[in-house]
Amino acid sequence: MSKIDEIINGVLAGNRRKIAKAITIAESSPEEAKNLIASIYPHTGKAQIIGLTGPGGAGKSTLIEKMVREYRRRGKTVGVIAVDPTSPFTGGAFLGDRIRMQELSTDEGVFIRSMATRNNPGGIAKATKDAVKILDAAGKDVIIVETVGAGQSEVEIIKVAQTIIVIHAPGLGDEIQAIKAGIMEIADIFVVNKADRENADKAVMDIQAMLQLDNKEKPWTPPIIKTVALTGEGVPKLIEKIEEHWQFLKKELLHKRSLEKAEAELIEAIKEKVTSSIIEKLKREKRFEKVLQQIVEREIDPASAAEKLLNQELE
Ligand SMILES: Nc1nc2c(ncn2[C@@H]2O[C@H](COP(=O)(O)OP(=O)(O)O)[C@@H](O)[C@H]2O)c(=O)[nH]1
Ligand SMILES: [Mg+2]
Repeated sequence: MSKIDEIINGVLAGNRRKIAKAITIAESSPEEAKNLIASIYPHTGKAQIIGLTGPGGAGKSTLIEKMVREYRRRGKTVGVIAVDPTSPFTGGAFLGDRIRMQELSTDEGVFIRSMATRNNPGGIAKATKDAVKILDAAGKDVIIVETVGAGQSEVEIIKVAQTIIVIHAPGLGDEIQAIKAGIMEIADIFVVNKADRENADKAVMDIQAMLQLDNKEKPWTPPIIKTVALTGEGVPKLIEKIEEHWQFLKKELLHKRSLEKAEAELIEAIKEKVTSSIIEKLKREKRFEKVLQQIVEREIDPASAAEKLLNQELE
């Protein structure tokens, strides 16, 4: 078996070392990554993908650690991709409690990876999307992507997610301004973290005020959840909201499909109705038979005859 086939088989079997190798390929060699993704693609599309974005220091990595634990309690396997060079999962705040982290890193149902933002010829957005597909093919039930909500490429990355969480915390300076730029409108759920601090309620009210400015009719209103990522407070409620949004998406999709089906059926019914009523009319006015005769006599071909008759109809 070739090296790449070994990696593909390993990924599909959920082997951690092969998953890690596959992600490294996605980060460093676009050509090889293309073939890898083509091979695993049929096995993707099953995972629930969650994006978490917001300013640095809001508590994204800390919150993700608690979310992972909550999903594990619920029997789900989890993959985490962090695209946050300012606070990587290796050595950053996420490792604040090394012992508890170690527990997660030996759990076969969890895969955590920080993306290398350097040495990345294909672009970080592309590599991240590939990494998500790799974890999806590897059978992870839930995939969480962490990005620092700032530039265009972060917004681009986070759009791979089905549910986008915009996180915010009091005491980050002109914080609302930071989340206003571009990511506000893509949020499905807002989190105000560090609810143990004063001003958390003010942050909630600021977001509420912003949501009210946008008075477009929407099928889903983004809820605002308060959390304390340090203790895990509010995390079960957040997971519930994510589930709710997931169910909403499914319903929307079902609704969209029924609309498409209804459209096809309506068009079919109209075609039938229009055709038979025109033909009846032509027959009643004896024009049908007249043209029929002309076709038999080779005076006109059927297509031109139909065109002529319909043009007369439309005049
Ligand atoms: N007081 C308080 N501090 C928190 C909370 N969540 C995270 N932090 C702290 O905020 C800092 C940034 O957290 P981190 O998860 O690295 O934020 P990220 O940059 O958004 O990933 C760390 O020092 C955390 O310990 C919280 O709920 N309350
Ligand atoms: Mg972080």
